[in-house]
Amino acid sequence: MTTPALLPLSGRRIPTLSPGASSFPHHRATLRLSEKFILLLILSAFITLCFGAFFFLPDSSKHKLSSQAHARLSTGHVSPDSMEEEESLRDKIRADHERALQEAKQKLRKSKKALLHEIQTEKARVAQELKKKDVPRSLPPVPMPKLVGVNDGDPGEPDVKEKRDKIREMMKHAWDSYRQYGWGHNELKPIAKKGHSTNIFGNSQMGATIVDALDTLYIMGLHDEFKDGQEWIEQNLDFSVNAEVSVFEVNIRFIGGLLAAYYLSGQEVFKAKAVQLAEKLLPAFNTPTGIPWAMVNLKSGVGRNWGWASAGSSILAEFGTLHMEFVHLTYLTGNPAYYQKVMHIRKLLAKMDRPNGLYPNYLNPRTGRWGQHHTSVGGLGDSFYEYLLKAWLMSDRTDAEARKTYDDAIEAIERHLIRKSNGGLTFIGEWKNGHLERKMGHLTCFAGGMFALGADGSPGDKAGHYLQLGAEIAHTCHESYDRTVLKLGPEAFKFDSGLEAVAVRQNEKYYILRPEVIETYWYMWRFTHDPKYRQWGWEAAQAIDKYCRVGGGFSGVKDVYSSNPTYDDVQQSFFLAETLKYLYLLFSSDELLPLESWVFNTEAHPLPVLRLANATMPGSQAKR
Ligand code: DMJ
Repeated sequence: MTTPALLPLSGRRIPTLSPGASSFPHHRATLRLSEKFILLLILSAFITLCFGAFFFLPDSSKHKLSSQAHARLSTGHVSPDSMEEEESLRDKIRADHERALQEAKQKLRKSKKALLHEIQTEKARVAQELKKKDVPRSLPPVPMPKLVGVNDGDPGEPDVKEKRDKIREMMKHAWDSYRQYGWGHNELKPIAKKGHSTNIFGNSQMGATIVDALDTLYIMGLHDEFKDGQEWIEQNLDFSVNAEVSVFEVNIRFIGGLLAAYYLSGQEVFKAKAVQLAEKLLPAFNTPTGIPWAMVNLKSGVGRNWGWASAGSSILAEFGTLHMEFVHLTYLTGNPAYYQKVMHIRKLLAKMDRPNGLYPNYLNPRTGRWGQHHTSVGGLGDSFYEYLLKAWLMSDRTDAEARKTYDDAIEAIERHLIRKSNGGLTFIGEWKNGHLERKMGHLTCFAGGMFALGADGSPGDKAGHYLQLGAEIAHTCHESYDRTVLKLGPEAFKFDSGLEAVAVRQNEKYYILRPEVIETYWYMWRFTHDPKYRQWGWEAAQAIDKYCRVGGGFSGVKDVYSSNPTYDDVQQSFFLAETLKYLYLLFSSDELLPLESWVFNTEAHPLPVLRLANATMPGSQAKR
């Protein structure tokens, strides 16, 4: 076999050896071996070259040629212009190439140690970034607070049981209708029989009714329905949506609803979803003062305030109604951020001057100054006061600062806002720049329950006084129902010019399935066991069933003074979360969710008292 002449890369000729050219066989064999070795070397150099060429050739995808240039190159019709364009592209490719080569060379010049250090630092940085974005997937285990009173709550007496069964049937009708016509939408249009939503949920479709209704279903023993809701949440509830939502509403309905469902059922998914959502709300606190925006875009994290709010202000009842849920979030996750956010709000408010000791409804999150000096225990103010009291109750009565703030606020409210009408009805008016408007909202009626709930623990000898005040408010609100044709209460009612507990303006005559009056009946029932509260609750339940029930669920009505009312065609999610829950509890025994162990958030979602002696929250001084 002859060995072909080979042209080495250098151009120097390698002598060809023919068989028998050497008389020294051993030498010949040696030569053959080295020849093979050289051949192998050359071959491997060639392969390396091919590989190198493959990897170092410019990646054309990184260098965008215009589609025109591509077309011209492929057709071969190349004009001088396009030649110039191509040449400049080639120059760019060469330059890029050169730069990449230089960078690589520089890197290679560094010592192994320096390179390793660089890699480690970069790895740590990326890990840190991911950690910041990451929502805790498995949350730290915390002892579940001892849950008292999660039971059937059988009231015993058959006639009470019958009423309770009726409320359960109403819940089933509301839920089944939503299930059939509005599933996955935020709310339901029970007449049009389709989904519904309002601006508080942005343009999201997050099944607000499902989340809001879960704990009511659980308490009523509607377990198949609860499971159905849970499945929807597991599979569909996603908060990475480009929707601008109300921080307050999402907190009280979604976070509150999910946390209550978690505590009652023990299903981890609810806790995980609550935490995911809370993470999405946190950017709302990125304001110069730490007072959160009213709205936040769940995707971008951009926040802003309602256009109608005085001087770009945030609303007292909105930023002041986060405490309960946020404290529970910190408790469950060990993440102090939630607790710190709400404590920061509290501290900031404590430092501010209060006109006549009252908290105005508006506070500017940029300047930290009050907006208009309007104070209300109804819309825009209500649940701020409620959460001061409930913060204290939820802390097993250890959060003395919250209790003191509540007591001071209520004292100022009593002095400036609470009056008796000529007819002897106690009402809570609205304070507007030093003037008392003698008008009370349906929303304000929750305060009867709040006064009763706060009676025990009030300073001095005033427990009896506050229980009495609660009873008077309950009576006034009942009057506002009783003085209508439908026996359902209007949105707002006056105590002026001979008018008592009746709405005057047409746009205040509606009833939208709100819970506040029934809520107060329930608290009063728990504290007094006066049968009139069950009686009043039953009147309201019957009126709702008679006038608000339609084929596709329950609807609000536009005029409670008309025997022929028109519907607003909305089944509000709070009807299932609150109105029906309070009614059900009113006809249950006190053993079901006792108030010593549970605190209801402002959307009626029960959260357990955290018996953590001495404020032992992560983020506070002491440790959990
Ligand atoms: C509910 O969403 C809450 O109770 C809130 O605090 C104000 N009122 C509505 C229902 O009326």
